[in-house]
Amino acid sequence: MEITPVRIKGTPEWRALAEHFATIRDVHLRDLFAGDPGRAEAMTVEAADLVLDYSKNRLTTETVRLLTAVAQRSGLRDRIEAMFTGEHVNVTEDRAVLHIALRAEAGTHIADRGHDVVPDVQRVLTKMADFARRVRSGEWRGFSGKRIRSVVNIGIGGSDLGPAMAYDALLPFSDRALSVRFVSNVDGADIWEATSGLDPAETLFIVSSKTFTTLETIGNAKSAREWLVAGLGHPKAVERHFVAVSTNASEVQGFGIDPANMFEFWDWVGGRYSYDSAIGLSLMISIGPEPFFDMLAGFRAVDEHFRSAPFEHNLPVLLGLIGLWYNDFFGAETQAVLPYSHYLAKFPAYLQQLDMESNGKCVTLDGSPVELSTGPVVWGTPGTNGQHAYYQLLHQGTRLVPADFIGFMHPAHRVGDHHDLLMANFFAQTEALAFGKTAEQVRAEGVAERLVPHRTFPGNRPTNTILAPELSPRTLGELVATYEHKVLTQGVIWGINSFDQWGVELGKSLALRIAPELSADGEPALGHDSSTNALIRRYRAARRP
Ligand code: G6Q
Repeated sequence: MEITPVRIKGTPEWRALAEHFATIRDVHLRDLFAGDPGRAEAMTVEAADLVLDYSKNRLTTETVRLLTAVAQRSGLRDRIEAMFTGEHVNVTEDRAVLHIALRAEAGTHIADRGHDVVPDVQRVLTKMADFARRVRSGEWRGFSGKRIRSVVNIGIGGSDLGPAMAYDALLPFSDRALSVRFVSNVDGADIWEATSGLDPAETLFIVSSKTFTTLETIGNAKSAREWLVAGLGHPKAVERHFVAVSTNASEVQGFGIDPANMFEFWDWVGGRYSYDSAIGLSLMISIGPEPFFDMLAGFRAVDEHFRSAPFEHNLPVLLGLIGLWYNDFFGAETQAVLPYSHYLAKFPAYLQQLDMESNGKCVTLDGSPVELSTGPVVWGTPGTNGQHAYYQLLHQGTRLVPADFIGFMHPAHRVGDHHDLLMANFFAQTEALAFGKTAEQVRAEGVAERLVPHRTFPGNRPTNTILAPELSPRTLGELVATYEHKVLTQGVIWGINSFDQWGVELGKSLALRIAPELSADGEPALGHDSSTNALIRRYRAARRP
């Protein structure tokens, strides 16, 4: 597919936005709220079960109108359709981008190169559900006849972060008789710790790798296989204790995994968009097939909203446009994501990959340099812990840090008044960030004059508030789909390909060159720069055989 990106900076829509920015940049949120009692109501949108209040942002309804005009001009509407209908919008890899097909209703027709992919998705989901039920019920037994108590997912990047995040997020829905662990790092400490204390007779390994050639994953899978065979005393044990999730059947078979125990996915699913594919097998075993399907329904609800809602009421589009407003006009370099749920501890790390790997690009679709700043640095940790650490910088630092606050009406567990306290902090923080505290207010509290500047809060720090009824499989799916589509929105306006990852591919090949140099006998000729050569020599000298 030929996509000619719109050079958005040169368009009248962008220029109108830039002119408008000059009138907004110094306006305080205090004044925006004081001047419009209906502001919060006007700036709240809903999508499926999610509510977004974006009123605590440095913008007006006119800003939103101009931002949506930019989105229209960028061709976003057509690109959304192109993605949903299987066009090869990932132009540098000539691939369709069809994560939306992973959660499409059975019977929907979505074709890649004329082939309807939905029946394939449904077939694999059925196979996953059947396997998950057998493991959960104890029908699937290990080599020595014991039932499975521990599942270890071996994968990295997109084959790890999603299921690991979702397993934690949905722990209250999991079967606690089964524990799930995740191994990703090639650092031997990871597989060491993940297997420590486990009984090989009760352990199932899921090797998750789209390519089945990733150095870290294959290294960890081989070590896991040695551990298992040593523990059970027979190589045949591998068949009962290893399954694979991959697109590469021949490598899977070569590893010794029965192809009947391979769960397939396809090249039109990007790694970071894949945890609702078979990559989520560990999650499905943990929570069961029905909750997993509820999660898919949540994804689907937001997919439908994204595809059909007008941009000014479109939750993922608005999140994307607001982020772009700070990124490209206010010069913000980062985006904080602050979930007020202990179970979402890994959500920021998951979004970090989704966003930074997708939109960390410096050339447009046609290969020319981008004219605008692209993806921000995404980071965060759950509230309230962050409040006792880095929120100081958010309140009084010199940088502008736009933040998404994510909260839930109902807790997973009723423990005293904890949830009200948690949510009191949640509401108080966005209020304080927006409105701050003036020197007059500080003086009125009787604070000594020399301390007044230190205890003054400038405010005008922008936040989005995202609320959901509770953290459930369904709302998790809705949240993830929201951010997936936010990333696409921004990528289209910046004119970049959000679906390739040449920077990651580079990392995969670089280490392959150096690894043999570290263990080679004698004095291997090193052809790197003087720093790298010296570091390798130092390491070799200290290395124990
Ligand atoms: C995701 C990236 C990357 C990938 C890992 C693992 O979008 O491409 O994080 O998921 O490198 O790759 P495999 O699944 O092929 O092992």
